[in-house]
Amino acid sequence: MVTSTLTRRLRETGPVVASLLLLLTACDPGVNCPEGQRLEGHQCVEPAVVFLNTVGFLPERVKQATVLASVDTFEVRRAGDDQVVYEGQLSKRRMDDDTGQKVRIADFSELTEPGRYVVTVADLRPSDEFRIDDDLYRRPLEASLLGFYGQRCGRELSFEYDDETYSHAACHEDDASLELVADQQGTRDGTSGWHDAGDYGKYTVNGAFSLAFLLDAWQHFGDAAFADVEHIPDYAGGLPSVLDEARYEIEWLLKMQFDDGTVSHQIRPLNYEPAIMPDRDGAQRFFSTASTEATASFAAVMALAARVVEPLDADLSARCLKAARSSFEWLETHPDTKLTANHEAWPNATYATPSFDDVLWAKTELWATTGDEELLKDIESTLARFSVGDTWDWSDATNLALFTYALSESDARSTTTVDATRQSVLASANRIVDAAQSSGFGRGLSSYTYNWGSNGVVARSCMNLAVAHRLAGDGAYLDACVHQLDYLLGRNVFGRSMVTGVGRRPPLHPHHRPSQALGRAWPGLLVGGPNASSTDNPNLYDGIRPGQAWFDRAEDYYTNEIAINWNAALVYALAFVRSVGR
Ligand code: 9MR
Ligand code: ZN
Repeated sequence: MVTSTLTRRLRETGPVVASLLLLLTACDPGVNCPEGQRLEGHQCVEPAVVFLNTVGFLPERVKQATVLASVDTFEVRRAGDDQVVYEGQLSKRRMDDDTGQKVRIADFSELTEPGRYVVTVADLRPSDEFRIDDDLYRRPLEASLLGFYGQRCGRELSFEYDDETYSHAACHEDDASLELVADQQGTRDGTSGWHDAGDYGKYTVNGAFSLAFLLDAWQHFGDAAFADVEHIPDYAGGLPSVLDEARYEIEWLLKMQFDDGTVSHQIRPLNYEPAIMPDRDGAQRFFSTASTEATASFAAVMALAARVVEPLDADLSARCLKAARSSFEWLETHPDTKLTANHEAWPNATYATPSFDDVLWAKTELWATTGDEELLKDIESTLARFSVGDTWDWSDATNLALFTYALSESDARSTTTVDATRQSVLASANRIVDAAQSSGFGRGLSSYTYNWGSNGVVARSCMNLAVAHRLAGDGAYLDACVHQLDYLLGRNVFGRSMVTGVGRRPPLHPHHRPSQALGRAWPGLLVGGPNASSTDNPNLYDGIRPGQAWFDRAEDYYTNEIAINWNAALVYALAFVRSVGR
Protein backbone atom coordinates (compact mmCIF):
# COMPACT_ATOMS: atom_id res chain seq x y z
CA MET A 1 0.00 0.00 0.00
CA VAL A 2 2.72 2.40 1.07
CA THR A 3 4.76 1.39 -1.94
CA SER A 4 1.98 1.98 -4.42
CA THR A 5 1.13 5.43 -3.04
CA LEU A 6 4.77 6.39 -3.21
CA THR A 7 5.02 5.00 -6.72
CA ARG A 8 2.07 7.10 -7.79
CA ARG A 9 3.60 10.20 -6.26
CA LEU A 10 6.89 9.60 -7.95
CA ARG A 11 5.21 9.04 -11.26
CA GLU A 12 3.44 12.35 -10.87
CA THR A 13 6.57 14.11 -9.76
CA GLY A 14 7.98 13.83 -13.24
CA PRO A 15 10.68 12.30 -15.31
CA VAL A 16 13.63 13.17 -13.13
CA VAL A 17 12.82 10.51 -10.58
CA ALA A 18 12.63 7.87 -13.26
CA SER A 19 15.47 5.81 -11.87
CA LEU A 20 13.84 5.49 -8.46
CA LEU A 21 10.57 4.72 -10.12
CA LEU A 22 12.19 1.92 -12.05
CA LEU A 23 13.26 0.27 -8.82
CA LEU A 24 9.71 0.44 -7.59
CA THR A 25 7.89 -0.61 -10.75
CA ALA A 26 8.95 -4.17 -10.08
CA CYS A 27 6.58 -4.13 -7.09
CA ASP A 28 3.68 -2.61 -9.02
CA PRO A 29 1.81 -5.20 -11.08
CA GLY A 30 0.19 -2.46 -13.18
CA VAL A 31 3.48 -1.10 -14.51
CA ASN A 32 5.69 -3.27 -16.67
CA CYS A 33 7.94 -1.02 -18.67
CA PRO A 34 11.08 -2.44 -20.25
CA GLU A 35 14.32 -1.63 -18.50
CA GLY A 36 15.39 1.99 -19.00
CA GLN A 37 11.83 3.20 -19.67
CA ARG A 38 9.15 4.74 -17.52
CA LEU A 39 5.39 5.12 -17.62
CA GLU A 40 4.05 8.43 -18.94
CA GLY A 41 0.30 8.48 -19.24
CA HIS A 42 -0.31 4.95 -20.48
CA GLN A 43 2.91 4.61 -22.43
CA CYS A 44 6.35 3.36 -21.56
CA VAL A 45 8.90 5.94 -22.68
CA GLU A 46 12.53 6.74 -22.11
CA PRO A 47 13.00 9.30 -19.33
CA ALA A 48 13.12 12.92 -20.45
CA VAL A 49 16.52 14.57 -20.23
CA VAL A 50 15.85 17.91 -21.95
CA PHE A 51 13.50 20.36 -20.21
CA LEU A 52 12.30 23.52 -21.91
CA ASN A 53 9.40 25.85 -22.51
CA THR A 54 7.03 23.47 -24.31
CA VAL A 55 5.29 26.38 -26.06
CA GLY A 56 8.54 27.69 -27.51
CA PHE A 57 10.66 30.79 -27.94
CA LEU A 58 10.54 34.26 -29.44
CA PRO A 59 12.98 34.66 -32.36
CA GLU A 60 14.89 37.59 -30.89
CA ARG A 61 14.94 36.55 -27.23
CA VAL A 62 16.96 34.21 -25.03
CA LYS A 63 16.50 30.44 -25.62
CA GLN A 64 17.64 27.96 -23.03
CA ALA A 65 16.95 24.38 -22.06
CA THR A 66 17.98 22.40 -19.00
CA VAL A 67 19.71 19.07 -19.64
CA LEU A 68 19.96 16.26 -17.11
CA ALA A 69 22.49 14.02 -18.81
CA SER A 70 26.24 13.51 -18.77
CA VAL A 71 26.99 14.83 -22.21
CA ASP A 72 28.88 17.90 -23.41
CA THR A 73 27.12 18.95 -26.59
CA PHE A 74 23.60 19.37 -27.92
CA GLU A 75 21.91 19.90 -31.26
CA VAL A 76 18.76 21.65 -32.35
CA ARG A 77 17.02 19.75 -35.14
CA ARG A 78 14.26 20.88 -37.42
CA ALA A 79 11.08 18.92 -36.80
CA GLY A 80 9.98 17.09 -39.90
CA ASP A 81 13.29 16.45 -41.65
CA ASP A 82 15.45 16.10 -38.53
CA GLN A 83 18.13 18.32 -40.03
CA VAL A 84 20.62 19.74 -37.52
CA VAL A 85 20.31 23.53 -37.61
CA TYR A 86 22.38 24.36 -34.53
CA GLU A 87 25.11 22.67 -32.54
CA GLY A 88 26.28 23.91 -29.19
CA GLN A 89 28.30 23.21 -26.10
CA LEU A 90 26.48 22.53 -22.84
CA SER A 91 27.47 24.52 -19.76
CA LYS A 92 29.46 22.86 -16.99
CA ARG A 93 27.41 20.57 -14.76
CA ARG A 94 26.10 22.21 -11.60
CA MET A 95 23.77 21.41 -8.76
CA ASP A 96 20.30 22.95 -8.64
CA ASP A 97 19.67 23.03 -4.89
CA ASP A 98 15.94 23.61 -5.15
CA THR A 99 15.41 20.27 -6.88
CA GLY A 100 18.58 18.31 -6.12
CA GLN A 101 19.26 17.86 -9.84
CA LYS A 102 22.62 18.11 -11.55
CA VAL A 103 21.98 20.29 -14.56
CA ARG A 104 23.65 21.57 -17.68
CA ILE A 105 22.32 24.47 -19.69
CA ALA A 106 21.87 24.48 -23.46
CA ASP A 107 21.81 28.00 -24.90
CA PHE A 108 20.63 28.35 -28.48
CA SER A 109 19.64 32.01 -28.45
CA GLU A 110 21.52 32.48 -31.73
CA LEU A 111 18.96 30.40 -33.55
CA THR A 112 16.35 32.92 -34.71
CA GLU A 113 14.76 31.26 -37.73
CA PRO A 114 11.03 30.69 -37.11
CA GLY A 115 10.03 27.05 -37.29
CA ARG A 116 9.43 23.86 -35.32
CA TYR A 117 12.34 22.17 -33.62
CA VAL A 118 13.55 19.71 -31.00
CA VAL A 119 16.69 19.79 -28.86
CA THR A 120 18.64 16.53 -28.79
CA VAL A 121 21.58 15.25 -26.74
CA ALA A 122 23.44 12.08 -27.82
CA ASP A 123 20.86 9.45 -28.73
CA LEU A 124 18.70 10.14 -25.69
CA ARG A 125 15.04 11.10 -25.83
CA PRO A 126 14.63 14.40 -27.73
CA SER A 127 12.96 17.37 -26.09
CA ASP A 128 9.33 18.15 -26.79
CA GLU A 129 8.81 19.77 -30.14
CA PHE A 130 8.64 23.55 -29.77
CA ARG A 131 8.18 26.62 -31.97
CA ILE A 132 10.29 29.64 -32.63
CA ASP A 133 7.65 32.16 -33.54
CA ASP A 134 6.96 35.88 -33.25
CA ASP A 135 3.37 35.26 -32.34
CA LEU A 136 4.16 32.61 -29.76
CA TYR A 137 2.38 34.13 -26.79
CA ARG A 138 -0.90 35.23 -28.38
CA ARG A 139 -2.68 31.92 -27.70
CA PRO A 140 -1.42 31.60 -24.11
CA LEU A 141 -2.48 35.21 -23.44
CA GLU A 142 -5.93 34.55 -24.90
CA ALA A 143 -6.17 31.36 -22.87
CA SER A 144 -5.25 33.12 -19.63
CA LEU A 145 -7.94 35.77 -20.26
CA LEU A 146 -10.38 32.97 -20.99
CA GLY A 147 -9.32 31.56 -17.63
CA PHE A 148 -10.75 34.74 -16.06
CA TYR A 149 -13.91 34.57 -18.11
CA GLY A 150 -14.45 31.04 -16.79
CA GLN A 151 -14.29 32.41 -13.22
CA ARG A 152 -17.18 34.82 -13.82
CA CYS A 153 -19.89 34.57 -11.21
CA GLY A 154 -23.56 35.47 -11.49
CA ARG A 155 -24.29 34.63 -15.09
CA GLU A 156 -24.40 31.75 -17.50
CA LEU A 157 -21.30 31.31 -19.57
CA SER A 158 -20.01 29.10 -22.30
CA PHE A 159 -16.93 28.87 -24.49
CA GLU A 160 -15.06 26.48 -26.73
CA TYR A 161 -11.42 25.64 -26.28
CA ASP A 162 -9.58 23.00 -28.31
CA ASP A 163 -12.89 21.64 -29.59
CA GLU A 164 -14.32 21.13 -26.12
CA THR A 165 -17.14 23.16 -24.57
CA TYR A 166 -16.95 24.64 -21.08
CA SER A 167 -20.14 26.07 -19.64
CA HIS A 168 -22.44 26.51 -16.69
CA ALA A 169 -25.78 28.17 -16.03
CA ALA A 170 -26.09 31.37 -13.98
CA CYS A 171 -24.70 30.95 -10.47
CA HIS A 172 -25.01 32.70 -7.13
CA GLU A 173 -27.77 35.00 -8.28
CA ASP A 174 -28.85 35.52 -4.66
CA ASP A 175 -25.55 37.11 -3.61
CA ALA A 176 -25.77 37.82 -0.79
CA SER A 177 -27.35 37.88 2.67
CA LEU A 178 -26.64 40.75 5.07
CA GLU A 179 -27.52 38.67 8.10
CA LEU A 180 -23.97 38.59 9.42
CA VAL A 181 -23.58 42.35 9.15
CA ALA A 182 -24.77 44.10 12.31
CA ASP A 183 -27.80 46.39 11.97
CA GLN A 184 -28.54 45.15 8.46
CA GLN A 185 -31.03 42.66 7.18
CA GLY A 186 -32.24 40.96 4.06
CA THR A 187 -30.05 40.74 1.01
CA ARG A 188 -28.10 43.21 -1.03
CA ASP A 189 -26.89 42.95 -4.62
CA GLY A 190 -23.38 41.50 -4.62
CA THR A 191 -23.59 39.66 -7.95
CA SER A 192 -20.93 39.69 -10.69
CA GLY A 193 -17.14 39.42 -10.19
CA TRP A 194 -14.88 36.39 -10.38
CA HIS A 195 -14.89 33.32 -8.20
CA ASP A 196 -11.66 33.69 -6.27
CA ALA A 197 -10.03 30.38 -6.92
CA GLY A 198 -10.98 26.70 -6.74
CA ASP A 199 -13.72 27.80 -4.33
CA TYR A 200 -16.66 30.07 -5.14
CA GLY A 201 -15.98 32.80 -2.57
CA LYS A 202 -15.39 36.41 -3.63
CA TYR A 203 -12.90 38.34 -1.54
CA THR A 204 -12.30 42.06 -1.84
CA VAL A 205 -8.59 42.15 -0.98
CA ASN A 206 -7.62 39.50 -3.51
CA GLY A 207 -10.14 40.79 -6.05
CA ALA A 208 -8.62 44.29 -5.90
CA PHE A 209 -5.07 42.94 -6.00
CA SER A 210 -5.79 40.72 -9.04
CA LEU A 211 -7.73 43.43 -10.86
CA ALA A 212 -4.71 45.74 -10.54
CA PHE A 213 -2.62 43.36 -12.67
CA LEU A 214 -5.13 43.40 -15.53
CA LEU A 215 -5.42 47.20 -15.34
CA ASP A 216 -1.63 47.57 -15.20
CA ALA A 217 -1.17 45.11 -18.06
CA TRP A 218 -3.25 47.42 -20.23
CA GLN A 219 -1.76 50.60 -18.78
CA HIS A 220 1.83 49.41 -19.28
CA PHE A 221 1.56 47.50 -22.56
CA GLY A 222 -1.71 48.50 -24.27
CA ASP A 223 -2.18 47.60 -27.91
CA ALA A 224 1.35 46.24 -28.25
CA ALA A 225 0.21 43.28 -26.17
CA PHE A 226 -3.53 43.18 -26.72
CA ALA A 227 -4.47 44.67 -30.12
CA ASP A 228 -4.83 41.35 -31.94
CA VAL A 229 -6.04 39.31 -28.98
CA GLU A 230 -9.32 37.59 -29.72
CA HIS A 231 -12.32 38.99 -27.85
CA ILE A 232 -13.53 37.00 -24.90
CA PRO A 233 -17.06 35.59 -25.22
CA ASP A 234 -19.89 37.99 -24.27
CA TYR A 235 -17.59 40.85 -25.15
CA ALA A 236 -19.53 43.96 -24.20
CA GLY A 237 -17.61 46.34 -26.47
CA GLY A 238 -16.17 49.80 -25.95
CA LEU A 239 -13.08 48.57 -24.15
CA PRO A 240 -10.25 46.26 -25.17
CA SER A 241 -10.83 42.64 -24.13
CA VAL A 242 -8.58 42.81 -21.09
CA LEU A 243 -10.47 45.83 -19.73
CA ASP A 244 -13.82 44.32 -20.66
CA GLU A 245 -12.90 41.40 -18.41
CA ALA A 246 -11.61 43.80 -15.74
CA ARG A 247 -14.92 45.68 -15.84
CA TYR A 248 -16.74 42.51 -14.75
CA GLU A 249 -14.76 42.59 -11.51
CA ILE A 250 -15.04 46.38 -11.14
CA GLU A 251 -18.84 46.16 -11.25
CA TRP A 252 -18.78 43.59 -8.46
CA LEU A 253 -16.30 45.48 -6.30
CA LEU A 254 -18.47 48.61 -6.53
CA LYS A 255 -21.26 46.59 -4.91
CA MET A 256 -19.03 45.69 -1.96
CA GLN A 257 -18.90 49.29 -0.75
CA PHE A 258 -21.22 50.30 2.10
CA ASP A 259 -22.84 53.74 2.23
CA ASP A 260 -20.28 55.13 4.68
CA GLY A 261 -17.41 54.27 2.32
CA THR A 262 -16.20 51.17 4.18
CA VAL A 263 -16.00 47.99 2.14
CA SER A 264 -17.15 44.48 2.94
CA HIS A 265 -14.24 42.04 3.20
CA GLN A 266 -15.91 39.18 1.34
CA ILE A 267 -18.95 37.24 0.18
CA ARG A 268 -18.78 33.57 1.06
CA PRO A 269 -20.84 30.64 2.29
CA LEU A 270 -20.29 29.30 5.79
CA ASN A 271 -18.36 26.27 4.50
CA TYR A 272 -16.35 25.56 1.37
CA GLU A 273 -18.56 24.15 -1.38
CA PRO A 274 -18.47 20.52 -2.51
CA ALA A 275 -16.96 19.81 -5.96
CA ILE A 276 -20.08 20.84 -7.90
CA MET A 277 -20.67 23.33 -10.72
CA PRO A 278 -21.37 26.82 -9.38
CA ASP A 279 -24.93 26.86 -10.68
CA ARG A 280 -25.66 23.76 -8.54
CA ASP A 281 -24.43 25.49 -5.42
CA GLY A 282 -27.50 26.49 -3.40
CA ALA A 283 -25.73 27.27 -0.14
CA GLN A 284 -26.55 30.64 1.36
CA ARG A 285 -23.79 33.20 0.99
CA PHE A 286 -23.11 36.17 3.24
CA PHE A 287 -21.51 39.56 3.11
CA SER A 288 -18.97 39.97 5.89
CA THR A 289 -18.51 43.21 7.74
CA ALA A 290 -15.96 45.70 6.44
CA SER A 291 -12.23 45.57 7.01
CA THR A 292 -9.64 48.34 6.73
CA GLU A 293 -7.59 46.28 4.27
CA ALA A 294 -10.62 45.75 2.03
CA THR A 295 -11.56 49.45 2.24
CA ALA A 296 -8.03 50.58 1.39
CA SER A 297 -7.36 48.12 -1.41
CA PHE A 298 -10.76 48.99 -2.85
CA ALA A 299 -9.88 52.71 -2.80
CA ALA A 300 -6.53 51.93 -4.44
CA VAL A 301 -7.82 49.81 -7.28
CA MET A 302 -10.79 52.10 -7.96
CA ALA A 303 -8.45 55.08 -8.28
CA LEU A 304 -6.26 53.02 -10.62
CA ALA A 305 -9.29 51.90 -12.66
CA ALA A 306 -10.51 55.49 -12.92
CA ARG A 307 -7.20 56.52 -14.44
CA VAL A 308 -6.85 53.55 -16.78
CA VAL A 309 -10.37 53.58 -18.26
CA GLU A 310 -10.71 57.37 -18.37
CA PRO A 311 -9.80 57.79 -22.08
CA LEU A 312 -12.14 54.95 -23.06
CA ASP A 313 -15.15 55.19 -20.77
CA ALA A 314 -15.54 58.50 -18.93
CA ASP A 315 -18.68 57.41 -17.07
CA LEU A 316 -17.12 54.27 -15.65
CA SER A 317 -14.04 56.28 -14.76
CA ALA A 318 -16.10 58.85 -12.86
CA ARG A 319 -17.97 56.14 -10.92
CA CYS A 320 -14.68 54.51 -9.96
CA LEU A 321 -13.12 57.78 -8.83
CA LYS A 322 -16.16 58.74 -6.77
CA ALA A 323 -16.10 55.34 -5.06
CA ALA A 324 -12.35 55.58 -4.45
CA ARG A 325 -12.71 59.02 -2.88
CA SER A 326 -15.51 57.96 -0.60
CA SER A 327 -13.55 54.98 0.78
CA PHE A 328 -10.43 57.07 1.08
CA GLU A 329 -12.29 59.76 2.97
CA TRP A 330 -13.41 57.18 5.49
CA LEU A 331 -9.79 56.10 5.97
CA GLU A 332 -8.64 59.71 6.35
CA THR A 333 -11.25 60.47 8.93
CA HIS A 334 -10.59 57.27 10.91
CA PRO A 335 -6.78 57.08 11.00
CA ASP A 336 -6.72 55.18 14.27
CA THR A 337 -9.47 52.68 13.57
CA LYS A 338 -8.50 49.21 12.39
CA LEU A 339 -11.65 47.53 11.11
CA THR A 340 -11.44 43.78 11.27
CA ALA A 341 -14.02 41.69 9.42
CA ASN A 342 -16.18 39.26 11.40
CA HIS A 343 -13.96 36.31 10.52
CA GLU A 344 -15.21 34.38 13.54
CA ALA A 345 -18.42 33.64 11.58
CA TRP A 346 -16.45 31.37 9.23
CA PRO A 347 -14.31 28.32 10.03
CA ASN A 348 -11.16 30.02 8.73
CA ALA A 349 -10.12 33.59 8.06
CA THR A 350 -9.12 34.55 4.53
CA TYR A 351 -7.15 37.46 3.12
CA ALA A 352 -6.94 39.17 6.52
CA THR A 353 -3.83 41.34 6.57
CA PRO A 354 -2.35 44.41 8.16
CA SER A 355 -3.50 47.43 6.20
CA PHE A 356 -0.59 49.90 6.13
CA ASP A 357 0.45 48.64 2.69
CA ASP A 358 -3.07 48.93 1.31
CA VAL A 359 -3.37 52.48 2.65
CA LEU A 360 -0.04 53.41 1.06
CA TRP A 361 -1.23 51.89 -2.21
CA ALA A 362 -4.53 53.82 -1.99
CA LYS A 363 -2.75 57.11 -1.41
CA THR A 364 -0.38 56.49 -4.29
CA GLU A 365 -3.07 55.56 -6.82
CA LEU A 366 -5.25 58.49 -5.75
CA TRP A 367 -2.35 60.87 -6.12
CA ALA A 368 -1.42 59.40 -9.53
CA THR A 369 -5.00 59.84 -10.70
CA THR A 370 -5.73 63.28 -9.24
CA GLY A 371 -2.30 64.92 -8.88
CA ASP A 372 -3.24 66.01 -5.33
CA GLU A 373 -0.16 67.76 -3.89
CA GLU A 374 -1.00 67.15 -0.24
CA LEU A 375 -1.18 63.45 -0.95
CA LEU A 376 2.15 63.52 -2.74
CA LYS A 377 3.79 65.16 0.29
CA ASP A 378 2.24 62.57 2.54
CA ILE A 379 3.45 59.68 0.35
CA GLU A 380 6.93 61.09 0.00
CA SER A 381 7.25 61.45 3.77
CA THR A 382 7.22 57.63 4.08
CA LEU A 383 7.91 56.09 0.69
CA ALA A 384 11.70 55.92 0.96
CA ARG A 385 11.30 53.68 4.02
CA PHE A 386 9.90 50.90 1.86
CA SER A 387 11.83 48.77 -0.55
CA VAL A 388 10.69 46.64 -3.45
CA GLY A 389 10.17 42.98 -2.50
CA ASP A 390 11.21 40.25 -4.95
CA THR A 391 8.65 37.72 -3.79
CA TRP A 392 5.24 39.17 -3.07
CA ASP A 393 1.56 38.39 -3.15
CA TRP A 394 -1.89 39.65 -2.08
CA SER A 395 -0.78 40.19 1.51
CA ASP A 396 1.54 43.05 0.64
CA ALA A 397 0.64 45.68 -1.95
CA THR A 398 3.67 47.89 -1.21
CA ASN A 399 5.25 47.06 -4.57
CA LEU A 400 2.14 48.27 -6.40
CA ALA A 401 2.52 51.65 -4.67
CA LEU A 402 6.25 51.85 -5.36
CA PHE A 403 5.79 50.89 -9.01
CA THR A 404 3.04 53.45 -9.61
CA TYR A 405 5.19 56.14 -8.05
CA ALA A 406 8.31 55.09 -9.97
CA LEU A 407 6.52 55.00 -13.33
CA SER A 408 4.70 58.31 -12.89
CA GLU A 409 5.82 61.10 -15.16
CA SER A 410 4.87 63.81 -12.68
CA ASP A 411 7.62 66.37 -12.20
CA ALA A 412 6.11 67.40 -8.90
CA ARG A 413 7.88 64.38 -7.35
CA SER A 414 10.95 64.90 -5.20
CA THR A 415 14.16 63.91 -6.99
CA THR A 416 15.51 62.22 -3.87
CA THR A 417 12.49 59.96 -3.50
CA VAL A 418 12.36 59.27 -7.24
CA ASP A 419 16.02 58.20 -7.16
CA ALA A 420 15.60 56.05 -4.07
CA THR A 421 12.56 54.29 -5.54
CA ARG A 422 14.28 53.75 -8.85
CA GLN A 423 17.31 52.22 -7.11
CA SER A 424 15.06 49.92 -5.14
CA VAL A 425 13.24 48.75 -8.30
CA LEU A 426 16.50 48.09 -10.12
CA ALA A 427 18.09 46.32 -7.14
CA SER A 428 15.14 43.94 -6.95
CA ALA A 429 15.16 43.28 -10.69
CA ASN A 430 18.92 42.65 -10.60
CA ARG A 431 18.47 40.07 -7.84
CA ILE A 432 15.82 38.33 -9.94
CA VAL A 433 18.10 38.33 -12.98
CA ASP A 434 20.96 36.86 -10.90
CA ALA A 435 18.76 34.21 -9.34
CA ALA A 436 17.43 33.19 -12.76
CA GLN A 437 21.00 32.78 -13.97
CA SER A 438 22.07 30.60 -11.08
CA SER A 439 18.90 28.48 -11.01
CA GLY A 440 19.07 25.24 -12.97
CA PHE A 441 15.65 25.98 -14.43
CA GLY A 442 15.80 29.76 -14.87
CA ARG A 443 13.59 30.42 -11.86
CA GLY A 444 14.25 33.96 -10.71
CA LEU A 445 13.55 33.59 -7.02
CA SER A 446 16.25 32.52 -4.66
CA SER A 447 15.96 29.07 -3.12
CA TYR A 448 13.26 28.08 -0.69
CA THR A 449 10.65 30.61 -1.75
CA TYR A 450 8.27 27.76 -2.30
CA ASN A 451 5.16 28.91 -0.49
CA TRP A 452 1.49 28.65 -1.30
CA GLY A 453 1.03 29.90 -4.85
CA SER A 454 4.76 29.85 -5.68
CA ASN A 455 3.99 29.74 -9.41
CA GLY A 456 2.07 32.99 -8.99
CA VAL A 457 5.09 34.51 -7.26
CA VAL A 458 7.25 33.45 -10.21
CA ALA A 459 4.85 35.09 -12.69
CA ARG A 460 4.54 38.19 -10.50
CA SER A 461 8.30 38.77 -10.48
CA CYS A 462 7.79 39.78 -14.13
CA MET A 463 6.17 42.98 -12.88
CA ASN A 464 9.37 43.85 -10.99
CA LEU A 465 11.29 43.14 -14.20
CA ALA A 466 8.87 45.04 -16.44
CA VAL A 467 9.04 48.16 -14.27
CA ALA A 468 12.85 47.97 -14.24
CA HIS A 469 12.82 47.45 -17.99
CA ARG A 470 10.72 50.56 -18.43
CA LEU A 471 13.00 52.61 -16.18
CA ALA A 472 16.33 51.34 -17.48
CA GLY A 473 15.54 49.68 -20.81
CA ASP A 474 17.81 46.74 -20.16
CA GLY A 475 17.11 43.60 -22.25
CA ALA A 476 18.34 41.40 -19.40
CA TYR A 477 15.14 42.26 -17.50
CA LEU A 478 13.02 41.14 -20.40
CA ASP A 479 15.00 37.93 -20.84
CA ALA A 480 14.64 37.19 -17.14
CA CYS A 481 10.86 37.37 -17.55
CA VAL A 482 11.15 35.06 -20.56
CA HIS A 483 12.91 32.61 -18.21
CA GLN A 484 10.00 32.83 -15.76
CA LEU A 485 7.54 31.95 -18.52
CA ASP A 486 9.90 29.16 -19.63
CA TYR A 487 9.78 27.74 -16.11
CA LEU A 488 5.99 27.94 -15.93
CA LEU A 489 5.54 26.39 -19.36
CA GLY A 490 7.74 23.33 -18.97
CA ARG A 491 11.34 24.16 -18.11
CA ASN A 492 10.85 22.83 -14.62
CA VAL A 493 11.75 19.64 -12.80
CA PHE A 494 8.38 18.14 -13.74
CA GLY A 495 8.83 18.78 -17.46
CA ARG A 496 5.23 20.01 -17.49
CA SER A 497 3.32 23.17 -18.25
CA MET A 498 1.74 24.68 -15.13
CA VAL A 499 -1.14 26.26 -17.06
CA THR A 500 -4.20 24.16 -17.87
CA GLY A 501 -4.81 23.68 -21.58
CA VAL A 502 -1.52 25.36 -22.56
CA GLY A 503 1.74 23.66 -23.61
CA ARG A 504 2.68 20.03 -23.02
CA ARG A 505 1.50 17.84 -20.14
CA PRO A 506 -0.42 20.66 -18.41
CA PRO A 507 -2.11 20.01 -15.06
CA LEU A 508 -5.05 17.65 -15.55
CA HIS A 509 -6.47 17.67 -12.05
CA PRO A 510 -6.50 21.22 -10.67
CA HIS A 511 -8.22 21.89 -7.38
CA HIS A 512 -10.98 23.82 -9.13
CA ARG A 513 -14.60 22.93 -8.57
CA PRO A 514 -15.81 23.39 -12.17
CA SER A 515 -12.93 21.18 -13.42
CA GLN A 516 -13.62 18.58 -10.77
CA ALA A 517 -17.37 18.58 -11.52
CA LEU A 518 -16.77 18.32 -15.28
CA GLY A 519 -13.99 15.76 -14.98
CA ARG A 520 -11.81 17.86 -17.26
CA ALA A 521 -9.57 20.84 -16.50
CA TRP A 522 -10.94 24.24 -17.50
CA PRO A 523 -8.28 25.96 -19.61
CA GLY A 524 -6.07 29.00 -19.07
CA LEU A 525 -5.51 28.56 -15.34
CA LEU A 526 -2.13 28.68 -13.57
CA VAL A 527 -1.90 26.18 -10.72
CA GLY A 528 -0.31 27.16 -7.40
CA GLY A 529 2.84 25.05 -7.80
CA PRO A 530 5.42 23.65 -5.38
CA ASN A 531 4.57 24.41 -1.76
CA ALA A 532 7.26 23.29 0.66
CA SER A 533 5.62 24.61 3.79
CA SER A 534 5.25 21.60 6.03
CA THR A 535 2.31 23.20 7.83
CA ASP A 536 0.40 23.30 4.53
CA ASN A 537 1.60 20.34 2.54
CA PRO A 538 1.05 16.89 4.04
CA ASN A 539 2.56 15.28 0.93
CA LEU A 540 6.10 16.18 1.84
CA TYR A 541 8.18 13.11 2.48
CA ASP A 542 11.79 12.49 3.32
CA GLY A 543 14.17 13.48 0.61
CA ILE A 544 11.79 15.67 -1.36
CA ARG A 545 13.29 19.03 -2.25
CA PRO A 546 11.19 22.24 -2.03
CA GLY A 547 11.09 22.63 -5.79
CA GLN A 548 9.55 19.16 -6.17
CA ALA A 549 6.66 19.66 -3.78
CA TRP A 550 3.88 19.80 -6.36
CA PHE A 551 1.30 17.13 -7.13
CA ASP A 552 -1.24 17.13 -9.92
CA ARG A 553 -4.10 15.99 -7.73
CA ALA A 554 -7.39 17.76 -7.19
CA GLU A 555 -7.38 17.19 -3.44
CA ASP A 556 -4.02 18.95 -3.04
CA TYR A 557 -5.36 22.48 -2.78
CA TYR A 558 -2.09 23.66 -1.24
CA THR A 559 -0.21 22.94 -4.52
CA ASN A 560 -2.75 22.43 -7.26
CA GLU A 561 -5.45 25.04 -6.76
CA ILE A 562 -5.91 27.86 -9.21
CA ALA A 563 -6.49 31.48 -8.12
CA ILE A 564 -7.17 34.87 -9.71
CA ASN A 565 -4.09 36.48 -8.17
CA TRP A 566 -1.85 33.87 -9.81
CA ASN A 567 -3.65 34.10 -13.14
CA ALA A 568 -3.57 37.89 -13.13
CA ALA A 569 0.20 37.82 -12.69
CA LEU A 570 0.40 35.38 -15.61
CA VAL A 571 -1.64 37.71 -17.85
CA TYR A 572 0.71 40.55 -16.92
CA ALA A 573 3.86 38.50 -17.59
CA LEU A 574 2.58 37.29 -20.97
CA ALA A 575 1.55 40.82 -21.93
CA PHE A 576 5.01 42.17 -21.01
CA VAL A 577 6.92 39.63 -23.04
CA ARG A 578 4.49 39.84 -25.91
CA SER A 579 4.59 43.64 -26.10
CA VAL A 580 8.34 44.05 -26.20
CA GLY A 581 9.60 40.58 -26.98
CA ARG A 582 8.70 40.47 -30.64
O1 9MR B 1 -3.36 32.40 -1.68
C1 9MR B 1 -3.62 32.22 -0.28
C2 9MR B 1 -2.34 31.83 0.41
O2 9MR B 1 -1.41 32.89 0.32
C3 9MR B 1 -2.63 31.47 1.85
O3 9MR B 1 -1.46 30.97 2.45
C4 9MR B 1 -3.72 30.39 1.89
C5 9MR B 1 -4.10 29.98 3.32
O4 9MR B 1 -4.68 31.04 4.00
O5 9MR B 1 -4.89 30.88 1.26
C6 9MR B 1 -4.69 31.17 -0.10
O6 9MR B 1 -5.86 31.74 -0.61
C7 9MR B 1 -7.00 30.90 -0.70
C8 9MR B 1 -8.14 31.67 -0.04
O7 9MR B 1 -7.91 31.76 1.34
C9 9MR B 1 -9.50 31.05 -0.34
N1 9MR B 1 -9.70 30.82 -1.74
C10 9MR B 1 -8.64 29.99 -2.31
C11 9MR B 1 -7.32 30.72 -2.18
C12 9MR B 1 -6.20 30.03 -2.95
O8 9MR B 1 -5.77 28.86 -2.36
ZN1 ZN C 1 -20.87 32.15 -8.81
